[in-house]
Amino acid sequence: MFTLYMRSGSGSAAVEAILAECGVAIQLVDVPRDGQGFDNYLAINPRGEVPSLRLPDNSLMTESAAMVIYLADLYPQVRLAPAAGSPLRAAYLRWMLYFASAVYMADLRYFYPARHSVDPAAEAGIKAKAEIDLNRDFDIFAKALGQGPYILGEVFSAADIYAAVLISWAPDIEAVFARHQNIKRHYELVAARPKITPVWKSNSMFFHD
Ligand SMILES: N[C@@H](CCC(=O)N[C@@H](CS)C(=O)NCC(=O)O)C(=O)O
Repeated sequence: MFTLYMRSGSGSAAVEAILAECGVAIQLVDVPRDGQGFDNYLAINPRGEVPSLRLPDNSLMTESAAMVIYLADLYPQVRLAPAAGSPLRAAYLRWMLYFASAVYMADLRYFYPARHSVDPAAEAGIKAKAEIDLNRDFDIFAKALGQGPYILGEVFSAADIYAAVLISWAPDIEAVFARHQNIKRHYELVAARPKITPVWKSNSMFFHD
């Protein structure tokens, strides 16, 4: 059994959605912000972040993108990841890491500016720059997505799920959708998947019925 240490609406939603697509049962453990009140959460995740994933062999993983890549490879029959060596593998990894390193980090700077400087006076500037960076990163993504409908063209993958979770945190998601109709279509395709909609709803993520 997998145990997912999570918080509603956080990066754990991507891992939850992948496991839902794979039809794998998981135990969810809600972790309070900063792990406060949790009995030594730092022993599970030394950075005190969610998600963390306990694997059936009792070992632990941190880093949401690594979990998504690992799980998609673990259940190849679900076809959430192009196999190593296949022509789409490079683009798949590129976009997984793009969302993990560029978009996720800009989101964290936007939502937690105080954590990114020792100078409280810097917070407003950090937040403003994070929003500029996010808009640039969505522009880059929209251009690459084109008519899609998925990141890999006609082929749906775990990268689409991961991207949609990160897009859901956009400071103004309606503005992103207004600027990029293809991102809106992509997001809605992911959120409307029968196995993913319940995850979106239980995580209170942006969703049009
Ligand atoms: N690189 C990490 C980042 C994880 C992360 O920053 N998670 C946020 C929530 S989305 C968090 O736990 N922040 C600390 C907190 O909110 O207490 C990953 O991808 O798993």
